Amino acid sequence: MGNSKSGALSKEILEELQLNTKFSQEELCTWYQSFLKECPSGKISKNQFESIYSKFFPDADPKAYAQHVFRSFDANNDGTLDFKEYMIALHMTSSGKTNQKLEWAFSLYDVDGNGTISKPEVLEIITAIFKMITDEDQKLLPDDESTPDKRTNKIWVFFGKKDDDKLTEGEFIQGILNNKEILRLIQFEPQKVKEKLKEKKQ
Ligand SMILES: [Ca+2]
Ligand SMILES: [Ca+2]
Repeated sequence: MGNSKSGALSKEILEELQLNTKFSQEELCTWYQSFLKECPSGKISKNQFESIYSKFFPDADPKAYAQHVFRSFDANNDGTLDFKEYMIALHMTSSGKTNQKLEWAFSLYDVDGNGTISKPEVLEIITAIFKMITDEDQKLLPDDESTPDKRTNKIWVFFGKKDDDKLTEGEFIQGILNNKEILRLIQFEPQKVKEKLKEKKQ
């Protein structure tokens, strides 16, 4: 509110970001300059965030997923992403440590933020993920994960939960560490995209 923009990062934010991400001070400053160019206000709105996603997924409808991702990164809940939140997001989705990523995944799936995940919350995120999978790719999915309902059921059974049960963060993280299949099912599959790119190169 009304604080002057010096165009430089504060020392505290730099130190915190260096601690929480693998980016060097130099990298962070470069990122910050381009961030300010894109967002002179220093903050990304939900709409801007959605349009970034739309550019990456021109053939799909990533809006719902983008909104959930936005919520999970808006740490102070003010409806915008500042540079710090944005960099944590970038780090988390690219090179973050497994545990950090799983903590983030938990907050993504805990849609109402009450500290546990319910089955309808899983269904909501899986439905959003499905909107990013092209119709063609959906046809290639195994029968027991070919719809949001089926995939949600499969995940929920893997966690050993009944319909009305809830998942705590500990159970969520441990469940995924114990069963790689869950990890595959809860995420949009960027590895599939990577595999495709690899195939093209070879
Ligand atoms: Ca925020
Ligand atoms: Ca919840």
